[in-house]
Order: sequence, then C-alpha cells, then structure tokens
Amino acid sequence: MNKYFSNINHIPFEGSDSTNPLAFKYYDENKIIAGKKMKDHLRFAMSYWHTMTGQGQDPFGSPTMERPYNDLDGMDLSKARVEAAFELMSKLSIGYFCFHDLDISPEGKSLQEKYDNLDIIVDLILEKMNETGIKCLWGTTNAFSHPRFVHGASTSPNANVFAFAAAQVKKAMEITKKLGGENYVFWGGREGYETLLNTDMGLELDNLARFLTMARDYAKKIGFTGQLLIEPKPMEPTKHQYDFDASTVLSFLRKYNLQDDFKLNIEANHATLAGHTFHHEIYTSRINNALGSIDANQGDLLLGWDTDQFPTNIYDSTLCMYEVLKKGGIAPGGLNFDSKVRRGSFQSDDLFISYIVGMDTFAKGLLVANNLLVDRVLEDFISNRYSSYNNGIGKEIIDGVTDFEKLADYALEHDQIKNVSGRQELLEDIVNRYIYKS
Ligand code: XLS
Ligand code: NI
Ligand code: NI
Repeated sequence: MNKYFSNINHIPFEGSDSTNPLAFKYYDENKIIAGKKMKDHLRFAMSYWHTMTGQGQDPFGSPTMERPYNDLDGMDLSKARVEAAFELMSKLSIGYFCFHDLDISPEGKSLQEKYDNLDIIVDLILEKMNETGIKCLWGTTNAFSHPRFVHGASTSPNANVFAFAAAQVKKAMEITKKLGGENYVFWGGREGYETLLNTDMGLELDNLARFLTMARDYAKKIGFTGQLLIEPKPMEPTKHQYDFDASTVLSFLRKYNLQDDFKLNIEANHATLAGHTFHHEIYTSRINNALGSIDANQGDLLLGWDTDQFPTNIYDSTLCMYEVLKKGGIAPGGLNFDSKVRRGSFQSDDLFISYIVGMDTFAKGLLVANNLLVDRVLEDFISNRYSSYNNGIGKEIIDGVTDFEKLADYALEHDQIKNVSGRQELLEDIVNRYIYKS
C-alpha cells in the first residue's frame, strides 16, 4: 500500500529530541503506561469526512486540497479514497476510522442507488480492514447535507423527511454492524431551529426521542451491540441545536427514558462553543456514567464556530486523558480526530503532519495525566479539601441522617466559620511542573 502517498514512508517513533516533522515525538504505540499499551489507551481514529472527503471549501472559497485522486469522480473516486484512507492509516499506525454513509460513496439518484453504492464500497472497506487489521470505531449517517434535510431530519416538520432519515440510519447501522463498528454516533446535524416563530419545539423534541427510540430498537433487533452515542453541540448549523451540551442531552435522555441506551461522544470544539471547557464536558459525562467516546480536536477561542482544528494544546489533552484514566479507559470508545487541516494547508503531507501533532499531543497528555494520577497530586488535595464530610456533621449530611432543624442547632454553636485556601495557583504550578517533566 504505497500508491497515493508514495513520498511518505511509515511514520516512525523517534522520541522527543527528534526534529523530523514526519516522526512521532511522544506517540510510542507499544509503550506500556499504567499496565496498558499507549495505543490501547488512546484508540486513535481517523475521521473519513475531514481526511478523505473534505476539500477545503469555505463560505468564501472553492476547494483547495491537492490530493492524488482529485481527477477521479463518482464510484471511482470513492474506491480510490478507500485505498488512500487505508494507506494513510497504516502509515500513521492509526487503528480505527469513523465515517458517515455519505463520506464513503455517492448519494445516487434514488435511495436504492444510495444503498447499492454503499454495499459496493463497504465490501471494499471490509477487504482493506482484513488486510490491515484496522477497525471501525464508529459509523454514523449524514442527514444534514442534502437539501431534503433543510428543516432537519427527525425534527423536520415534514414526516416524509423523518421516514427518509430513518431509512438512512437503518442502513448506516447495518453497515456499521457489518464493519464490526464498536459504536454508532448520532450527532444532531440540523436537529434544532432557526426561529421559534415557525417551530413546534415540543413536537420536534418528542419526535427526536421517537426517532432515537426506534433506532435503539432496531440496533437490538439486528444484534448491533456497539455503544449508541449522542454528540452534543450547541449551535451550527442551526442557531440552536437541541443536543446543546452534555447536561442538556442527559436531561433529554432521562425525560424520554433513554438514559440506559445512549452515552455521549464529547467533542472539544463543541464544548467551547457551549461556553464550557473540554474538561468540563468530559467530567460531566464521566460522573453521570455517560462518557462514551471523544472527538479530539480544538477550536480557535477567537472564532465562534466549529473550526475542527487538529489538537495541539497539551493542557487540554492532559485534562482529557486525566478523566479517561479516572474512568478506567475510553473503550469501546476512542479518540476520533474530528479535525481538518486548515484550508491553506493543502498538500497531502500536511495531512500526515497534522495527525502526527494531534497524536503526539494526546500521547504527551496521557503521560502527564498518568504521572499526576500515580502521584495522587490532585486526588489527595481534593479529598483533603472535602474532608469535613468524613466525620461529624459532614458525615451526617452524607449519610442522610440530619435535617434543617439539627443543622440549624449545630450552626448556632459553630457560627465562627474558618475556611481554607483553594490554592488554585499552587495547583496550576504543579500541573505545569508535571507537563515540563513528563
Ligand atoms: C459536527 C460534528 C460531526 C460529527 C459526526 O460538528 O462534529 O462531524 O462528529 O457527524
Ligand atoms: Ni464538530
Ligand atoms: Ni464531531
């Protein structure tokens, strides 16, 4: 497999002193950290859409990406992309990929033609998977690009659109199962609204729940045992996306009694668009037993949209991996690079360099997070900070054996309160120290 990116060799691990842009500095896939190989902690995945299909167009300009298969079209283009995808993943030692139905084959003139196109490409992908050992992390459906989805998919006012979206998810689940996908993702697409002046929000949310309930039932029916994931995002493409953030999705799932069937796929750039840190969204998911998988990217804090940049921020990757380690691992989820090269980075080797920096950023984050955890730096500080709940009145609160009257009696006798410093800057200094030395 050396056809499309023949000027690029297999990417070696060269260590932190390397100055070779086409080598890993921190990602040493078989290195054992906390009893597990780095690659099994990180479970990196390639996003088919940004990597193979994305062409660099933006609202102001046409495609810019120089790709060796640019002169092809239709099914020939789709087939070439499969080969190129597996060549790229093999050279970068990426173990998984994620895809939308529309990423891998053309839409076709009818739904049946769409199905037929998918079947041909899925067989080709299966062949390549067997050849390389690369696996499918998750599949999903694109129910937002085609004009039929102008007003949403399952939240469209048009019931025929609801039915079409169901047909698409049904097929996408079947092919994800055929490819051994370990998860199936629902990102909201255009499930949201532009104005409430023309919207029945109650009906739209009920319909979204009806749709997800049917999807869950169909997954069970065909024996798809992967995790079902919802990917929160607050805005874009609609002004208000229903799956706003982790907390909104959790309360939606609980309202419709779907909380045992769906977990969350947390994306860094969506967290910041929602006014949260990436850490906050992962943490919120973890403590609600809902952390399913991660879309690893980053936004630009000066821009208010989903720039989907390759992650380079070691502070963020550290805190992300900290939560992943606390959870006991991200499997069956993984770290999917829902990231794209900038429009100006149009050469094919930019793709490789971008994945390398993203993978190194998370490998380094894993090392730092593990050291922080092993030394119990934050753990001991936090448990000490809350130690007033270990005995006395605090323990009574935790054990549920007190009430407002008893608490008031207690407070009357203990009204000279003394607090302890939160030591934020001290902790920030310590985290920095672990970043320097790990
Ligand atoms: C868009 C989403 C999308 C999902 C998959 O903002 O991140 O790429 O991950 O549909
Ligand atoms: Ni996104
Ligand atoms: Ni995403």
